[in-house]
Amino acid sequence: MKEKIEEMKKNAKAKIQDIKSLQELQDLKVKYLGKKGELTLMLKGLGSLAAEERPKIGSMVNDVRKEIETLIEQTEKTMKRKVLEQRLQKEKIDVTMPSNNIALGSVHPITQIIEEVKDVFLGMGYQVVDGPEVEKTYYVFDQLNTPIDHPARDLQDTFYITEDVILRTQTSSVQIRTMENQKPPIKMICPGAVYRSDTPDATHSPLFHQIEGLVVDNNITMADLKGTLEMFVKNCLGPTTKIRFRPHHFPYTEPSAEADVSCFVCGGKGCRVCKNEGWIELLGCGMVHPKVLENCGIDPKEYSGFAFGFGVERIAMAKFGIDDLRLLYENDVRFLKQF
Ligand code: 2NM
Repeated sequence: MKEKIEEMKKNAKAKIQDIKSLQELQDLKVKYLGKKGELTLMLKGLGSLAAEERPKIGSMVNDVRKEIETLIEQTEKTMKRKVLEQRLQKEKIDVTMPSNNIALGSVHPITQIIEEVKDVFLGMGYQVVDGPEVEKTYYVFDQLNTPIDHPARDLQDTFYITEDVILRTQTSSVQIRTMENQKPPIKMICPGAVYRSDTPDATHSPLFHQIEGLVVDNNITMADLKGTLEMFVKNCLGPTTKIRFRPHHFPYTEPSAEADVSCFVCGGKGCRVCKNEGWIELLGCGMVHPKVLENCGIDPKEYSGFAFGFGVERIAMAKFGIDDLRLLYENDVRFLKQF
């Protein structure tokens, strides 16, 4: 019996030392230590031995069992470390290698200005509305109190699709739609593309962008208009920006004005951007003409409103120091990335 145990121990040790994989080790574990393993069967077989032999052989089998158990455990540890090391070796990456250059785009300067202006007006409780770019002359001209012989309607200036359908020349059509569909109080801005039949040059483009705003409520006055626009230019162009108003004429506002801001590049001293004027022409505005309110079903005796509008490209060019409008539409990433 003794020799049989010794023999098995020797055998087991040799086999364990010889394994090539964790699976082989697992198989050996079952073969020797498992429920039907050789050592387990040996312990079970102790009953058939003479009584005085039992304790001696029993403890011997137990010692061998422990020895094999330890050996398997240690071998498993070594084996696992070896497998891990092989894996780490295989999956090694060189973190100093140059990365794949993923070409990221950038936010277009026009979009940047629009987003900034939206933020300021959303902060003052305005809604941002949009509407169709292909629009009925009814919304762009008739409802805006623009006479049938007004030069804005001219074929020279406006892209006509049919006699009464055009590409919108201003976003005011969205203000009209909003007034027709919502009751005051109304506080809204509408950013978007507009179209004029211009030959492209450094300062003209047949497509450009506008932001127009409208407020209608009880007791809205010119003071609300001035305060709002002052707040807007200080927020968008810098806290020291000044604004001044000059009388003007639009068919859809009365009174009407144009507003200039102190040059936000030189601060008013005079520079290339403001052409040494110290001021930059920024926007048109006025109190909504009573006829326009009435056209939209709003009683001008109960309500009044102000409106304003400006070109986005103009602001982008001044703010970013861009001297040719066409650069904004060529979409050369090397140009756009600078802003
Ligand atoms: C401007 C200048 C002045 C304007 C007026 C309206 C409406 F629909 F409420 F009457 N929307 N936008 C307006 C007034 C636009 O852009 C230079």
